[in-house]
Amino acid sequence: MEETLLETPHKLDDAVRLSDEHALRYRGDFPILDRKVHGKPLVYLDNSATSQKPRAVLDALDDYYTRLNANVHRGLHTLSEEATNAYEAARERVARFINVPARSMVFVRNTTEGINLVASAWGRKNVGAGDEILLSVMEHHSNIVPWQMLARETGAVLRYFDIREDGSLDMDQADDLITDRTRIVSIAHMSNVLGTVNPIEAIVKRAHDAGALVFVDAAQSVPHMPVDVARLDCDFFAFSGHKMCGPTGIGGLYGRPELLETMDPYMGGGSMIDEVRLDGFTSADIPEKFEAGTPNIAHAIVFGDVVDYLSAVGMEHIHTHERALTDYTIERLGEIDGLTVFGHAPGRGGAISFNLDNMHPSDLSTVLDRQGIAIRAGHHCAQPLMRRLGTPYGATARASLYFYNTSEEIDTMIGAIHRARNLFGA
Ligand code: 7TS
Repeated sequence: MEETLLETPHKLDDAVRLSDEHALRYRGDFPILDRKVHGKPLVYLDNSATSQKPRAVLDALDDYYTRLNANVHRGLHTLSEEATNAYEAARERVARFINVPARSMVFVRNTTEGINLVASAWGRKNVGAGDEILLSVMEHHSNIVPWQMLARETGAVLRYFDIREDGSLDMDQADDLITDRTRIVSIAHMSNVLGTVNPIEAIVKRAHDAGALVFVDAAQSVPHMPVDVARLDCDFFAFSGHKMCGPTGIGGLYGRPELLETMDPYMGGGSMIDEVRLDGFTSADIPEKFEAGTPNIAHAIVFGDVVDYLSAVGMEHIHTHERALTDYTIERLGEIDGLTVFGHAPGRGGAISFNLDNMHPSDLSTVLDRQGIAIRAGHHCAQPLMRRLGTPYGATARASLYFYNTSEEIDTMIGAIHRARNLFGA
């Protein structure tokens, strides 16, 4: 496959230099980036799996438990009221970050839970035998298996967009795939393997014209680029806090309010009810209807600090930085004989998968780890895509970038790959 090169090398230098300046300004916020692994400075390039956390987020978590800890939506004492206010304020901050109304933003554990919630609570009510659910071959298992479970239960049919040679979505298939049988299109905003950014607005328009809804799996987009959900005009949208400098166990699910209102609850329990009698219950209003039990209060509140931190860094800056570093990384990987990069769609993001001759990606990852370099090797929870790409071993190596990474770290990785190649005689 051909590598993506910027047309003017001089411009590339400028862009990468600016990107490095930006990274160096923020690296100091992340204490873990100072640690050593196997005696070498950590080079953390596994950001698609999870990002590192800045001091501001660690402090906010400490502050919550030190000053505020109480259960929400129940007590009338001061701590409970303060915790409830902070929890609801965080909902507003996170909702504003993606430009949706607070009442349409449900706190969930992660993207996976958001997709399962909709596949179950919306799907069981609105999808029947012969109806079609449209996905793509580049989806993460989280955006395949919940829909397969729904299809198994209802007799619905799954269909899949294919990809083109460059890893972009084959939109030429849209007319064939989006029909009056399509109930929902569920698609990644950005692929965690190919880095491809999918044309959500165009998909939404086609789907809505056909009377279908659109679910956007934004696990890899929200952390890396400015996203305006109102403008995308999609119906559901899910993302994970831990991939965007936040703690694990907290994420967001947006649902169009009129849809959330007609959906049944996903789980039953405390907080999600209006009234319970021995012969039945009525549900609370949205979004509480979907937040049964004691929620992840601490991490939801900290999620508010997370989006404030990212806004202060600037999502445009983050995006520009990563675009420059992605081009640089792909160019440098292209210097290595026998190395294949997967995904060359224009405007692609910084999840960069590659393979080296017939060397097993796990061996490569292990050799790099000895140099303090964290990359991921495996199927990246995208086995259908691995099959589609025909990758040896059903796996790839993957370096995934964030705004605290520098070109020097990429150079370190490139040097280590060269050494691995010599070591294994690949
Ligand atoms: N969707 C996409 C596109 C993802 O990349 C991931 C996680 C998920 C959904 C699930 O996110 P979760 O927070 O609910 O687990 N992707 C990866 C990855 O690429 N490596 O580890 C996790």
